[in-house]
Amino acid sequence: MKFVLATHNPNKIREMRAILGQFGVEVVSPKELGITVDVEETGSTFAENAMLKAKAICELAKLPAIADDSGLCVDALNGGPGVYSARYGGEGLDDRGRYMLLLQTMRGQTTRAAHFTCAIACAFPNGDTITAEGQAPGTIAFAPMGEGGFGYDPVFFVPDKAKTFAQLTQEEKAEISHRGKALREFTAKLETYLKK
Ligand code: ITT
Repeated sequence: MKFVLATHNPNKIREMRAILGQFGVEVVSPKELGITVDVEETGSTFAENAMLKAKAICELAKLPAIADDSGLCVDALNGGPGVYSARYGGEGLDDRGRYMLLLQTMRGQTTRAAHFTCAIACAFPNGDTITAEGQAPGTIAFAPMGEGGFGYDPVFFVPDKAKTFAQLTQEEKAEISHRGKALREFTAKLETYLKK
């Protein structure tokens, strides 16, 4: 069975392809199908937004669609930027602008605990759905470190590894990341679903 990845974020596509490929799940990107759709993320949770994206792309592509809605939740910011992670600081900022703004906002803050959350939603053309969620705990670094990954990775520090996500290889990140955890839960549920 072929799945379309309901995301336009090339970094998510790269990470999702690598993880899902290990489980033999065949995926295509919306670009490869010639589809572009801007789904308004009106949900108040990661899970709601992931389902909105999965259903919209499933309907357009007429294929089962897997969506990822994710973000960084910082304790000292009452869980923010959370579902607004991609829009933190406004439209004009790129990834670096957003994490530099976060570091500035966190200046002088001693409570630095944070976690990434990833909600996966899969929508099938027959109306069936599968959902999964993963979290990765860490802290907000005091300065950016590392060149790998994307988004907030250079400022997301994992104490157990003594490295930021951006200092890990893609494989090392996938082992402990919110996306890796959510996608592994998803593939287990998918296996059960396909046996029915
Ligand atoms: P799609 O909606 O098309 O999937 P998006 O980038 O807009 O792409 P989200 O709305 O889910 O996706 O926003 C997620 C944001 O959270 C993303 O842009 C990053 O800034 C951040 N993020 C999510 N996962 C991350 C990760 O593994 N490492 C670093 N930052 C991450």
